[in-house]
Amino acid sequence: MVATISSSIRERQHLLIRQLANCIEAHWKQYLTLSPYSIPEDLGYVEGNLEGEKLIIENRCYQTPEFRKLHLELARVGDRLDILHCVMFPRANYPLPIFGADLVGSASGIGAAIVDLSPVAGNRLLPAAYSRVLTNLPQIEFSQPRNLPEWGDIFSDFCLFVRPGDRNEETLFLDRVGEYLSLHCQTAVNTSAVISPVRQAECLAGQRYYCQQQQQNDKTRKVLEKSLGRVWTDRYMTQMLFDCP
Ligand code: 18B
Repeated sequence: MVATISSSIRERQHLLIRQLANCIEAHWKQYLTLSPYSIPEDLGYVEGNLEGEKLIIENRCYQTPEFRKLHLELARVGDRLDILHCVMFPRANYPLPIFGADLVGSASGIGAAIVDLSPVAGNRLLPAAYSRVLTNLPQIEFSQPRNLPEWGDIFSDFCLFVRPGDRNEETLFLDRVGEYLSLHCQTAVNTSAVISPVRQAECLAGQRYYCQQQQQNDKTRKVLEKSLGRVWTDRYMTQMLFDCP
């Protein structure tokens, strides 16, 4: 039994960030069998203020039979930036895509809202059970779509990357993430573990490539480096955000 999570920065964060954090945890609890995941000792709660602006990070992690790591992170930089980061890493013997989401908000609103189910298979395609459902979701037109960076070749055709234009678009984004999560959690619990070492190696290689590409996100790196310094940021990005066995 996992206790309800209360978070000290959550209550102060942008409404969409709070709602998405609650939505993610609700899906995890509804569909998955959660067990504790031990976070490297000094990385659960992190505070840094090297260049004067205080960075606070709160991490929540779980594992399940299907996922080696479910990671939800809330961060706040001074009074300036609110961030939600979430990744669900499957175990190598489950041929599942990687769910990932990132929200970055400032006083002027959420500037970046991204969600994807990213393939890890050697052919860079999602399993058919995913494509079928995702293709049939009603198309949503967002007023301010955003372009993926160069390292973003890890994302699927169903990756949603927008700047929500108003409250209505924020809600549409939130609901769409809920649809991705329902599909993903339900598919995961109905998926059998693969035993073939070749397929497991393929899944692992896909996860490794995903992490390698995400580690190239200079915007994330810059925010962390300003408050935590270079050495710490390197360790954080490779061991907490995008670690791979
Ligand atoms: N990310 N994000 O998670 N990032 O972690 N994020 C930004 O308006 C942080 C993920 C993604 O255009 C920005 O441009 C920090 C996951 C993409 O070049 C900032 C943390 C995904 C972009 C941060 C964090 C993901 C992006 C700039 C740790 C996807 C666009 C905001 C707490 C599944 C990159 C802006 C580009 C942007 C910061 C994607 C400041 C510090 C899981 C594609």
